[in-house]
Amino acid sequence: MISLYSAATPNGHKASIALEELGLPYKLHSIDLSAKEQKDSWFLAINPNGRIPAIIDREEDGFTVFESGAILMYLAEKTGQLMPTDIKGRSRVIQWLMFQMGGVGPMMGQANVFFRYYPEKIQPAIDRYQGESKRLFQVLDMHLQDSEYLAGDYSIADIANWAWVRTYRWSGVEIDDLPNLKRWLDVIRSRPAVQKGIEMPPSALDFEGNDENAARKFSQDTLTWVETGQSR
Ligand SMILES: N[C@@H](CCC(=O)N[C@@H](CS)C(=O)NCC(=O)O)C(=O)O
Repeated sequence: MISLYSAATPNGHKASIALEELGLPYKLHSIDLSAKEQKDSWFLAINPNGRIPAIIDREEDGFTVFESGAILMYLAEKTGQLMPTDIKGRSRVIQWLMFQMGGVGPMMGQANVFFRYYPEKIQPAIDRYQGESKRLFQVLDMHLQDSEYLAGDYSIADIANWAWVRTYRWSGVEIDDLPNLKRWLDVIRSRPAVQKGIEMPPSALDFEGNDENAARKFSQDTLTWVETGQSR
């Protein structure tokens, strides 16, 4: 059994989608980010970075894994699924996984901070992070012109990127001009394990929707942990 420590965010949903896809038994422990549970000492013992997601693999003597990309690789390698084992196939998946971990996630994350959460609107910062997110979306769109998925068969690279890109509206970035990206978003959205994964845990906000009242409330709650440091 795997213990998953998570919350309803793109990084959290990457782990729950993968667990659902792999059919691995797991127990979800929802972490209340606004209450800063992720900074409690018991949680820092699992993830010294004080962020979700993290897992404990009870079948492996309580082995802990933090960083969502590392969790995806661990689960894929544990099961021999969602990532090929040949060196080139594996590398292709890791390249697109790193693209998300070092690019899409951080850029969309900062776009959210400046566009949604900070009360003061610093336009050059908003433009920079939204522009960089859009550029990365264009890279994905170009690549998806010739391939159904990002790296061969459906893989952890698709899960990682999808969990973030689907929230494009929340980051204030439009994708109407990116038909291949839209097709890929829809294909992955239709997978039952993905639909289950994004409900683990369910979100107070429909990241794919347009409800401005829910958006305001969610932004206020989120600001409480975006503004705070490591300790509680
Ligand atoms: N690089 C990390 C990022 C994790 C991360 O930023 N998690 C956010 C939620 S998406 C979090 O826990 N934030 C709480 C905080 O900053 O206190 C990963 O991919 O796991």
